[in-house]
Amino acid sequence: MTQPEMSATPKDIAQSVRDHLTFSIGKDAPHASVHDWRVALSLAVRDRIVEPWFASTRATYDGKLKRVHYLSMEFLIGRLLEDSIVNLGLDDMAREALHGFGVDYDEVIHDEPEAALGNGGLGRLAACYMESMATLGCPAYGYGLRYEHGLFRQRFDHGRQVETAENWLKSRNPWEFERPEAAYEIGFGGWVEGDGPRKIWHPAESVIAAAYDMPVIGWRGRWANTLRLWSGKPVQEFDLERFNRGEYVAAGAAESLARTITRVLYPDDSTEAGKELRLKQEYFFTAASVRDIMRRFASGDESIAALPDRVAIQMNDTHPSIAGAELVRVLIDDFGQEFDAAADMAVRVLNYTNHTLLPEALETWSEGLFRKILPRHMDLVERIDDHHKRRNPSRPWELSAIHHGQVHMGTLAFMQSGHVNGVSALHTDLMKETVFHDLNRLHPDRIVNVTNGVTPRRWLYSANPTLAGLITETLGDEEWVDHLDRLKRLEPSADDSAWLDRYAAAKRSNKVALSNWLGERLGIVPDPDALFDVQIKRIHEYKRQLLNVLETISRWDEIRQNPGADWQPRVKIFGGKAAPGYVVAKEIVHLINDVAAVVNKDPAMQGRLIVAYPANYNVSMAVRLIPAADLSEQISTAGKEASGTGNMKLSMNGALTIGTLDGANVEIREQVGAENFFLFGMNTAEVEKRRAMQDHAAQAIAESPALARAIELIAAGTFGGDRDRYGRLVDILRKWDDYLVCSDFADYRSTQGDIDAAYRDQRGWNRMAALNTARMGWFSSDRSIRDYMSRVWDMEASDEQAARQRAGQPAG
Ligand code: 26Q
Repeated sequence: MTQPEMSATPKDIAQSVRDHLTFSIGKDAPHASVHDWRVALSLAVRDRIVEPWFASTRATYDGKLKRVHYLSMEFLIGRLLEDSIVNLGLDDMAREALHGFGVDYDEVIHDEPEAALGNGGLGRLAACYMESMATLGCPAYGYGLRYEHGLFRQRFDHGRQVETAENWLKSRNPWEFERPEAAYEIGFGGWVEGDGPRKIWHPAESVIAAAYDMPVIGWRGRWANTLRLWSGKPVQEFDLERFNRGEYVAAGAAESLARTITRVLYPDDSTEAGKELRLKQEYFFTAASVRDIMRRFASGDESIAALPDRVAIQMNDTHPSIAGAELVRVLIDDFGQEFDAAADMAVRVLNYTNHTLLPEALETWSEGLFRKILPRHMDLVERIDDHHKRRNPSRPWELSAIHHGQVHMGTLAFMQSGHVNGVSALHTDLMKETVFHDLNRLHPDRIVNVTNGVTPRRWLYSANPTLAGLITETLGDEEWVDHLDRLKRLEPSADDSAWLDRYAAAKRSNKVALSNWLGERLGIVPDPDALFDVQIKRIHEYKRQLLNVLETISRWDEIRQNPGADWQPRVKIFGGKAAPGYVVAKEIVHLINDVAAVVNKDPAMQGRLIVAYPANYNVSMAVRLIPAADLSEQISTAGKEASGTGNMKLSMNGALTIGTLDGANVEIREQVGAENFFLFGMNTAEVEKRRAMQDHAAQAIAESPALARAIELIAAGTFGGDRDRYGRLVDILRKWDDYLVCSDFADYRSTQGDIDAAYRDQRGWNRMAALNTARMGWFSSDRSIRDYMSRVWDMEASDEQAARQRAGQPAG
C-alpha cells in the first residue's frame, strides 16, 4: 500500500500548501493569516490521507472483512492536524515547508480549535481506539454526534467556575466531508398502528440525520477508517403542507428540534437525569447509525444470515443501547425476520462496554418518557425483555429490564449483547459481584475484561518528543511506537547513570517548558527542580481532589509552623472541570482556587509550595502537563474508578504514581513493580467495611491532628475570608464523608512524606521513573484493540488478512 512518508519532500508539501492557500482559500501568501495557513496546511495533509482512505475501504469490501462499528455519544479527539501530520510522518517536512514561508509551525498547530466532543475518559478512550484501529488495519467505523458545541469552556471568576459555550465549528472544519447522500429521517413521538408483529409507527415529528465523515489515519499512514458524525437537519426548511392546514406551531416544531438536537454535548452530570433531549440525541444517532450499517450490509448482496460474520457493533456505555431495539426493528421491518430470529441475531452482533458501577450513574429512563418519545421501541423493549425471559427459564423474576416504571439501560444492553466488558481487571470483577451479579450467573461467559489503553502515538511520541527521541536513539529505531512492549528493552538502561542523566534531562526540559507556560498563563514560574505533582481529571467527589487539597493545606500549615526546616519544594498542579449542575464539585473547584491564592502569596513559602490550577483543562493542556509531571495523583476511593486512563499516560511519561488499589492502578502497579509505585489507602473490601462503621469520619479526624487542623482551617474562613463559604464541604467531611477522604488521609499524608524523601535521591527517583516508562508498554490501546478483536469481536482471521494487506501482500 501507499507509503506517504516516503513519497513526499518538503518541496512537495510547500507546493501543496501554497496551492491550497491560493485555490482553496483564495489568499495570497503576504496577506494570509495564521488561520489561513492552518487551513491550507490541513488541506495539504488531508490530500495525503484520501488515497489510503479509499484503499482501506476497498480492501474491506473486496476482502469481505468483518468491520467494527464503534457507537459512542462522545469522541474527544482534540486537535487533529498534528495527529495526522505525525501519523503520516510529515512533521519535519511540514515544519520546514512553513518555515520557508516565514510562518511559525507551532503557532499554526495551536490555532486549531479543539474538537472537545466528549466529557473525559470515555470520550477520549473512543478517540484512542479509533487511532489504534486505524493503526492495526482493523476495519472500523466510529459513529457519533456532530455537536455544534462540545464541552463547555471553563473560566474562573474570583475562583468560581464559570462556563461558556465553545464554538469549535465557527470557522471551516477542514477535516470533515459532508455526505448529502447519507441521510436518514429519524422520527420521535406519535403513535403505533396495528397489534400484529409488523407495526407501523407514525412519528409526530422527525429530523434528518445528515452524515459528516472524518478520516482517521493510522500510524505511518497505512490504513484509514471513517468517523461518521450525525448532524440534525430539518426535514423541510418549513413543513408547508402543515402550515397550509393551519398547524403553524407544529410546522415550526420539527424545524426547531432539528436545530436543537445536535446543538450541545451534555456534560456528564450524574445528578441530572431524565432529560428528554438527551434521550432524543441517543436515539437520533443510534438509529441513524444502525440504518447506515444495515444499508451498507445490504448493498453487499449477502444473505442476512451472514450479518454476524461481517458486522460487530460496540456500544460505548449504555448511551447507544437503544441500538438493540432499533436493530431488531430493522431486521423485522426491512429484512422480513420474525421477532425471535431478529432478537437472537441482535445478540450475535451487539456488545456493550460498561464504564461505571456508581449506582447514581447507571442510566435509567422512566417508562412514560420512553414511550412518549419512542412508542414503537418501548413495545420492542418489553418484547426483548420477555424474549430474554423465555430463552432463560431459570431467570429470577426480579431480573427484568423494566422495574417500577423505569427502563434500566444497563440490564437491557446486557441482555442484547454477545459480550459485555469492563475496562480494568478489578472493575470487571466488581461488575460480576455487584451490578451484574444475577445476569452473570445466567450468562457466565458473557462478561469479559478488556483493560483500557492509550495511543502511544499521541501520548508519548507526539506529546513528549524529547523522551521519544531518547527512546528511539536507545532502541535503534521507531518500531517501539507500534510495538510498545519493546519499551521493556529500556530496562537495562535504568542502571546506566549516563543514560539516566539523559532521561532526567528530557523530563527537566519538559518541566522548564511547563514552567514558562504557567508563567504566561498564571504569572507563576515554578522552579523546574521542584517536584511537579499533578492531578488532572474531571472534578468529582469519588476522585477525591479534596484529599489532595487537605494535604496541601496541611503542608502549607506545617511549612509556616516550621519555616526553617528543609522542605522538599513542590508544585501542586490541578486541572479539571466540574459538571455545571454538580454543586459540591464546583465548591471543590472554588476551594482549590482559594487555597492557591493564599498559598501562592504567602512569603513564608519561598517556592517550597506552589498551587497551580490553570483553567479549561482539555486534551491540548493534557499534552503539556503529562510530559512534565513527576508525580501522578490517582487517589479515588477504592472500587469507584472503573479504570482511569490518565494514570496510564502519566506513568508512561515517567511520572510515579501515588495511588489506591482502584481501576487500572492495580494493573499498572503489577506491571511497573510495587517498588516503583506509591500505594496507600484502603482496598475495596476495607472500604466496604469502613463505610458500615458509624462515625468513621469523626474517628479519623480524632486520630489525625493534621487532618483536624486542615479541616479547622477551612472552617475558620482561612481560604476566601468568610466562614460560611465552605460550610457544606466541611459538613460533608465531618459528618458523612461517603468517599472516605478522612479515613484515608493519614496514610495519604505519610505516603506523601515518603515521596518527598524519595525525590531527594534523584538517581533513585529517575531510575524508578525510567522503569515506569519501560514497563508500561502493555497499556498501549493497540493491545486493548487486539483484546477486543479476539475476546469480543471475533476478528482474529480478518486481523491476519488485514495485516497481510498492510504489508503489501495479496489477501489469502
Ligand atoms: C449521562 C447522562 C446524561 C448526561 C451525561 C451522561 C454521561 C456522559 C459521560 C455519563 C458518563 C459519561 C462519561 C463517563 C466516563 O468518562 N467514564 C470513565 O470512562 C473511562 C474510560 O473507560 C474510565 O477510565 C473511567 O474510570 C470512567 O470514569
